[in-house]
Amino acid sequence: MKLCRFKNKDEHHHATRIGLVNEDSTVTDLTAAGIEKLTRLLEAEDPVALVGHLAKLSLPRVPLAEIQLLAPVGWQEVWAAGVTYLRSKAARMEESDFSASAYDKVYAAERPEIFFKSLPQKVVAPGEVVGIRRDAKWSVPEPELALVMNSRGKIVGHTIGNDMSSRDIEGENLLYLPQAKTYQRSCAIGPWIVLGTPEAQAREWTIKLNIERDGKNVFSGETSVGQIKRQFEELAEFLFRSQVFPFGAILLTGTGIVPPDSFTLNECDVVRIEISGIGVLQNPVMLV
Ligand code: DO4
Ligand code: MG
Repeated sequence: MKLCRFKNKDEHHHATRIGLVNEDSTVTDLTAAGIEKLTRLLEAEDPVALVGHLAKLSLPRVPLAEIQLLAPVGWQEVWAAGVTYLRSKAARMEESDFSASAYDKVYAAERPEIFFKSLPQKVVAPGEVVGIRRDAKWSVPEPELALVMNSRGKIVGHTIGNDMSSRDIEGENLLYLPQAKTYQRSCAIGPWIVLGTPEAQAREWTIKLNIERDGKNVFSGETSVGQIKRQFEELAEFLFRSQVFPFGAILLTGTGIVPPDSFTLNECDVVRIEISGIGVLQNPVMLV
């Protein structure tokens, strides 16, 4: 079951609707059944059963090609876990002598690295531009599985996140992490939320990253969600420790795909992230 936020292409920005994406590439308009916020569904005792019930009503359907997808984030803060894949640990230890031991330690430690990534209203939607900082020399996308949690800390769905990062700024000094990670247009999420997948099944999914420049592919990489070192519930439990999220939260689970050190994103590149059980999140790049 795929839930999206969308607007009809001919409507104004405020007319946000909630939809159920069907196998035949149509979208059932759940707003017509009084569902005006994703949290109405995500906060339900059994979101899958509630959406299953709504899907049986006779509601308007629109072709996916005729709507504009918005980021599937309402009022949830977006956080991110880091150094959850061996590949990420190795890349970061190489990028910085200064911080190598911190990455090494956090990979093995009981407490994971978790950092604030984005306010919900700043999240970039599918198809919109993501940013690379104009004061950075080494920028990369980070293709990540995102956990969608309700206010009780329960994982109710999954989506795709792009944790855009400035590796030179992060590598210079660990204390620069917020500047390397949280700047204008640094977080894209979408295209929708897949409800109710058990962790064992999600761990079978493949994550692919492709970067296109002037119509040519300049980087391809692939990993499996199963390579994540930590259990999803372990990450969710740490995020919700001594913390409240009245609208729930989104947690990116870290990257397992790192382009070679010679690679940096350019303006007008197109970043395409695919997770096999979810779909595709694609965004062009601009300088910010
Ligand atoms: O501390 C560095 C950030 C790690 C990260 O974002 C990742 O591993 O995905
Ligand atoms: Mg990351």
